[in-house]
Amino acid sequence: MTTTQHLLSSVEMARFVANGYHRMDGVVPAELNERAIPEFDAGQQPHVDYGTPVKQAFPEGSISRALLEIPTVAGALQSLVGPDPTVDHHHTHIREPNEGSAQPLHGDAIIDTRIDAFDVQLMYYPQEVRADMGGTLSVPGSHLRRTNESDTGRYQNLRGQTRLTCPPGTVVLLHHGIWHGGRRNDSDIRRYMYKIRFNPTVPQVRTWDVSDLDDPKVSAELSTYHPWSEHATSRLEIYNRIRMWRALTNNPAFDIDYWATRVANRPGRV
Ligand SMILES: O=C(O)CCC(=O)C(=O)O
Repeated sequence: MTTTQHLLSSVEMARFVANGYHRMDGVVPAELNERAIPEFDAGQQPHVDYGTPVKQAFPEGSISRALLEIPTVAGALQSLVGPDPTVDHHHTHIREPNEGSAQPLHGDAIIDTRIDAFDVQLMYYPQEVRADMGGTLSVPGSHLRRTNESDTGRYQNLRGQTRLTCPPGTVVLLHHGIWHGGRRNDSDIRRYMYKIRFNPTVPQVRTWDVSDLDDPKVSAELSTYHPWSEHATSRLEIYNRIRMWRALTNNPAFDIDYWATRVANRPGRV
């Protein structure tokens, strides 16, 4: 990471905690997008062992290094995962033209119960992705609903799901738990998405620009209701976000409507 500029604000972090993603449209310069497509056509990027530091994984001059040195990308990544994450793995996902099928909805992990740490997945789209090109489907707010890999594959469509369309050079950073899947490509154009998964190497505590931590919009973002779950069930998501926000801010007293305080109340116990 080359910069501590362009950090996310607390309101943006709270939005990430509620939605499970942070999207940056068209942030990658055209020259890099133009270089990326033939490289992705030529095959996978060089293998990286699990847990390799970024600078060791991606040499100077590589597409991956250039991508991670874009100040807005570096700042957002640092805000979410902290400085000096390691690379878990990376892969170029291609949806072939008129391929006839979609990828089932899934999360990229076995059941992962961490609330005080998370991995970040970067998805980079070097070309414009139009509605018929198999843009990645994801379900905002699904990341804290713990599932086992493709156990969600039988769900065909969920209210509130989004199917990505974007300008060239778009980067999306996602919580590892978000439900997602590549859609069917009905166009005549290959669709590319390059993904890098990052593991934190430091506590993910106040790693962003915290100057607006007390902004009431933080609680408003954390209280977002998503349409895929009924009202009562959505409270579970908000409760889990409170737990995550407490960990991210190192503030065990943070709460919304007294929910977590009430649940934690054990009078007389040390
Ligand atoms: O191709 C896509 O849009 C999504 C693929 C993906 O993220 C996966 O296979 O885990």
